[in-house]
Amino acid sequence: MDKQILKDTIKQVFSNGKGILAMDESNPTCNKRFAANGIPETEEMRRKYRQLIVSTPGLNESIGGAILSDETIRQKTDDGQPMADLLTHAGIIPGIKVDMSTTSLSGFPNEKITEGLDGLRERLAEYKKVGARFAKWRAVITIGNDIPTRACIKANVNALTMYATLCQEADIVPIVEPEILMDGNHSMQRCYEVTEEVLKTLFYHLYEFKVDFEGMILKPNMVIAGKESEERNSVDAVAQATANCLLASVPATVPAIAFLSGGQSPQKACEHLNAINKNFKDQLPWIVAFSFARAIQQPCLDAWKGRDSNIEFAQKLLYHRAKLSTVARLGTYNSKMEDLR
Ligand code: 5MM
Repeated sequence: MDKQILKDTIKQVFSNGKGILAMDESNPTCNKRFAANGIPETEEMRRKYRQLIVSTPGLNESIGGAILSDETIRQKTDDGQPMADLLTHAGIIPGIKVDMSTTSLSGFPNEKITEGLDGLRERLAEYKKVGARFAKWRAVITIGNDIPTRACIKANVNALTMYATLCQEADIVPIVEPEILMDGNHSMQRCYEVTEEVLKTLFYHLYEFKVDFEGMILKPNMVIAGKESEERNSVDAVAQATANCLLASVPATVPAIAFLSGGQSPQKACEHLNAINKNFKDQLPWIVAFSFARAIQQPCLDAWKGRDSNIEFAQKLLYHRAKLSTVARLGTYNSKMEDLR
């Protein structure tokens, strides 16, 4: 492991207020989002959509790293350029999703375990050759009656840890993503408790397995009530709960936290990120940025609808959401900026 390489990659990804664009939807997830927009669920349409994203003019003003899927990193643009090269030439570091999605955790109803450790060392070497300098693994934790169980938390944290050690061995920065889902009617307090338990367990395991905290990025959820909860929390309350939870659980030597958006509206995700940075800027030891998928992409995808004639406007929307995410990272966002001029 070359610690300097890992540090340099992280520094470059988050330079000048930039953050990460997650565009690594697995084919089933991407197809689901295409179906909702009447877009044909084909490999060629996924290629066209990812080409639209990586060729968006000015994307590099706000995005320092983009997470690709296995399919996308092997695809080329119309003029034969690998997608990863196009990003690299624009100063956006390509990353790769290396988990192989979730499956049910045997013996634990309604809980999931993420797969993908088999052959990971070899896959990382291959991805490195085509330009990937960071990788991502997402664990999924569900809140419900009597879940998550300790067994589920431990199993997922173990997998995240083994993934992180293999990435660092290959000089690839691991983005460690333990996502506590917003699905359900749980309170913000319950989300706080589960997030704290998962993060504390995670960092204990990472420490045991000698993961270099300075050479990793944490991708957590914000602390927020479940989607079906009647509880309504102010933006400042979400920011407070999230900042408190992270301060209680994440070592100060971790250089950067990049939130997932988790199904929040793009505006809400920006408001929350902004409030965390604005209200707590003197207390947070880390860069607090974004690694949004839906909160950056959704308006763009909805506008594109699979038609060439919509590409220009869709790219404008993508550029705008990426820009607003950066402004929120700097704590200088306000809702008037939502108007697309
Ligand atoms: C882009 O979606 C990523 C891959 O998920 P699937 O394997 O389920 O398709 C996902 O890990 C994403 O990076 C995170 O969930 C963050 O996305 P959001 O939309 O929550 O910001």
